[in-house]
Amino acid sequence: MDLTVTIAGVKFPSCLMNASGALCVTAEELTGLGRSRSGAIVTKSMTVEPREGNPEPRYHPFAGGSINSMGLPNLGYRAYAELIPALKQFGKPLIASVAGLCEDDFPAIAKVINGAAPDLIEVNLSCPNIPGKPQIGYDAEASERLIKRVRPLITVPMGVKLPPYFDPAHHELMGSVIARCGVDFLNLINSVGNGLFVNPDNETVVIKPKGGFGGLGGTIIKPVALANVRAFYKYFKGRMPIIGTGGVVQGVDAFEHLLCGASAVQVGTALVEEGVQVFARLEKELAACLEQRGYKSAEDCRGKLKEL
Ligand code: RRO
Repeated sequence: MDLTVTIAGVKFPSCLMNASGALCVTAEELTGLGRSRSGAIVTKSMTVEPREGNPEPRYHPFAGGSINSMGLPNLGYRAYAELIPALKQFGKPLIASVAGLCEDDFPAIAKVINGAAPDLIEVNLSCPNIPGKPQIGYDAEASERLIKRVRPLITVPMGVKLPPYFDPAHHELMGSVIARCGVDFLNLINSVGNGLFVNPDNETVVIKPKGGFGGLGGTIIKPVALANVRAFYKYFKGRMPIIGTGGVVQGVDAFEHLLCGASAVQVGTALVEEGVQVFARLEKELAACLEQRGYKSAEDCRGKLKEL
């Protein structure tokens, strides 16, 4: 089965890859992704300075998903810029994920990281876990201002990673922002921010930062992810490449993302829980899923969801 895909002119050997944040912080983890069957190497979202992140425990898996409040632990953009040339040797696209603690950080990082020539850059507008810093993607004006500042500094395909939206008016509003800003691809969705998981046995929260509030991932967020993929796919009439992220645990989950309009999918919680072997399993399962239904390739079924 042909699982290769092309996004914004960049060819990926497989449509299945890691989500930013999952096993992609250190040089060892990134090298592990390079050696794995992941269709790309996506870096952890990087900030100007290296960060330890929030206090532990800050990640907790549960039946049906996970909650995290990592707080952007990363090596800082200078370290990732130095790692990029070696990581490109693995013969798969390198996606640099750019974050920031304030608006000025984004252009500062974008300029230097673009110079290190990653294959694509993903601008993270949706980290839910920095105390006192709201998700930029929930502020349309701030999003537009920020994207317009980084766009001219980036010469490789540039995408934005958005938080989930829960109302068609918000899909329309952000769709119009993105259409005005020269965005080359979308990554939908980041974790569902500020959920709260409770352990009733000891009557406590399960992660330390922010009183237990954190971003939800995994199976429980799949319908929200699919809805966002579908809504933006339709808004852009199938002409905006979309990476679908959220709830990909089995091959059939990836298939559902493709049907909704994703060109590729990213794996977060399942990768953390299973390790990089997850990609071989998902490949097999997705290939079987496509074959059973008579599709010749992953690209074949993109957007083909039927409505009643
Ligand atoms: O590091 C995090 O806490 C984090 C980030 Br930057 C993000 O974009 N999404 C998430 O669930 N966690």
